[in-house]
Amino acid sequence: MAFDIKMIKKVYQKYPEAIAAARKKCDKPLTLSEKILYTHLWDGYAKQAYTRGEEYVDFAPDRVAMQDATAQMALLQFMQAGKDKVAVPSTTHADHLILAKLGADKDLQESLNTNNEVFNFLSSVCDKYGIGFWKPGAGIIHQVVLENYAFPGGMMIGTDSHTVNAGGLGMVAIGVGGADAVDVMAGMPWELKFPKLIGVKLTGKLSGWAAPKDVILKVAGILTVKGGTGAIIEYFGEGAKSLSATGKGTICNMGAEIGATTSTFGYDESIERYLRATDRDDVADAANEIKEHLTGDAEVYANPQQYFDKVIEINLSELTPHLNGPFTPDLATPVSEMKEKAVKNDWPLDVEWALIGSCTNSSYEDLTRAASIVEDAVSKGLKPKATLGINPGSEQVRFTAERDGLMDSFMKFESTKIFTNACGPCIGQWDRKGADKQEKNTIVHSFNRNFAKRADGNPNTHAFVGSPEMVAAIAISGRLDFNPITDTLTNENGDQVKLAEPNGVELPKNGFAVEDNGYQAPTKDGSGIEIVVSLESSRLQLLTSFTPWDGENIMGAKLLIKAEGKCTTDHISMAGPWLRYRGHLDNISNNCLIGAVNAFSGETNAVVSQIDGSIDEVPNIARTYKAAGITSVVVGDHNYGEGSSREHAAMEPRHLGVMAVIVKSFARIHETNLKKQGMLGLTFANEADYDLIKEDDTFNFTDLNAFSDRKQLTLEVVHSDQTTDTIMLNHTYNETQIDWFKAGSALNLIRKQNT
Ligand code: MIC
Ligand code: SF4
Repeated sequence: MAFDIKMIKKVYQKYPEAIAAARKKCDKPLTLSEKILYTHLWDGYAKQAYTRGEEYVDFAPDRVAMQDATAQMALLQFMQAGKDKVAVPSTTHADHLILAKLGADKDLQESLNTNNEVFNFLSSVCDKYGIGFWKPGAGIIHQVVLENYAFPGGMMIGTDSHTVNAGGLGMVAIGVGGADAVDVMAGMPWELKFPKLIGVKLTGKLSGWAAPKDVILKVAGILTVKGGTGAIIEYFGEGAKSLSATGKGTICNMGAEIGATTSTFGYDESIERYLRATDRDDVADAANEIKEHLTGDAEVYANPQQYFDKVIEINLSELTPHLNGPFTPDLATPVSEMKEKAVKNDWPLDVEWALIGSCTNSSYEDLTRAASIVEDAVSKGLKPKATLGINPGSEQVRFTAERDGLMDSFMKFESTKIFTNACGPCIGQWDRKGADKQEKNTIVHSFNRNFAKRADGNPNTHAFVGSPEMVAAIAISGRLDFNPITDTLTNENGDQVKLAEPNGVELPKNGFAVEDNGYQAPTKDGSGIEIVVSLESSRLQLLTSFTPWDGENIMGAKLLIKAEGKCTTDHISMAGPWLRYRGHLDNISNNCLIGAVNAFSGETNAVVSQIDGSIDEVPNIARTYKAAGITSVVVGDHNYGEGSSREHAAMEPRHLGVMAVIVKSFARIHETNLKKQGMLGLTFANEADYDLIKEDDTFNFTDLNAFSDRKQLTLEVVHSDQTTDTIMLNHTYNETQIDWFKAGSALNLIRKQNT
């Protein structure tokens, strides 16, 4: 039985009427995305049709999910909101803080020892405020959500960019910063610019080595890391129906890598099968009753060009395996072209590690397909050249996989490491031997992100993203340019053998099983629970409010850093070892922008102080400006803040005295996070003005006192030779968001409204 069937039934009950109202206002057939959005309006049934990509709309999501690395900040903020309980069903998942080193049992125990304080904090805050807590080892947030909470036609938000994974079950599930989660948990509306719609028509059927992962690797190649910005990607067509629910999840998951607000699929038989297999007949039965509302209208899918802002068509029958990378998830290379491309680019061909896991690809089906490759290799006398590492997605997946012999299959390779059911190497929680030597090397993995330093902290590790079965094949060949479709391998007897095509099982024949799923339900009345955060703690720090704006124009600001090229949230607030400070704003601020490339020197974490000309680390310089009462600004390139939902990337600069971030373009979640934390997130009206910014400039925001909706801001840039450039800045703040800025943060405003 589902956790919250009552809530789900209530949502479904509204559906027919809510959709009828939306139809009337929109006066056209509806996509699935529109159906879900219009049934989740904060103000009830549709009173107007919204302009896509233009209007801000208030929504009422059905649930909230958080993971340990972001929940700390989200819950520290929620504790300030003055509420007794969360207003919608919410869960927290302990999955990011577990270091992969020796293997599951030892690593989990070690993580419990080192993160005890944080896990206890999360567990008791959850208990107090009525939030479900999934303990360390229970699994990766998005896999656990897919197995337990996601439901067709629902809307959820989560403090993790891969919340979008739940689109695999036909949800609109969106990644947000903690401050957004606080809004929803505090019973307030959640605001989003009504998204644009990209339709992806899938025809044909996958076969051979092509996997769901290759669909999204291909889409990423087409749309690039910013091509999905501000849009929901809706998949449809016969090909979509042929994919398993977890395969759909993989595709939606990596929509985060192309900046999409979310991705989704219409309710179909494979989703129904998955719901039933995961003990949710009740949800499947309820969904069947309103089936026609849980997918796009037939007219839409028949004439997609008329109803989507953009349409892409992919024939699954023609799709071949891809590897994307290095350093960016949109650099797509068909495996058949890798030989040539790798040599041309001087990518190391020998592969040392092949990692299967992450929220993207850690389902039962994924493990079966990879295990089939291993079994085939063993039967043909092949030994692996690279080490295979595996993080199962959840305890339910792991337990079932073990029962069904999949773990035994993997262990037939002596070097295989089975890590905890957690994020592990995907988020730099990987104690990789020798990584500190910073040697140039290649790894392949089934994760979603491959930014520099992400997995092992080594900037020279070239990470490539592929399907679990491709990763398994490369583990055996030890070569990046191995094409299992055409290439042979030499076995122990010196014979040339070819790997058989992967052979997977969509769902376990004997059903899923688990002994202890790791769930902790909150107590009914948590009012007596006291949350204590020690003043001495290096891991947790209660928050103090950011200072409200004084109403004056910001004058005399200095440049903290002008970042050049890719500046993802991993560059702004690195993960890996820094995850340990996710609940302590002052301590984690010591990683602020340390990965960003200084446009003037090409170096990282070295900027010139405009106070005394010294060169120091970015956080240190920021602290000296702050101490001297100087406001600082950050300048950046395109798609600034791409990647994670972590609001630390906004809170840290805010804490260190940065008031404005001026860039060529933003990634959606980061832009909102800046707004929520009371900062100015601005874009150059004329992109070329980026080039005007010099290291020793002084910045005057001369009309900030007239800050208003749809009106550009003026920036006076005074150069050291006293010449001045006056440039125009665009912004997307509406009046409410301007109030966040004025109040010092969105949270300050909530608090004010609650008292
Ligand atoms: C990630 O994959 O980068 C993370 C770690 O899951 C983040 C969240 C975080 O920074 O804690 C995400 O994707 O939002
Ligand atoms: Fe965890 Fe990696 Fe998924 Fe982020 S992308 S939630 S770190 S598994």
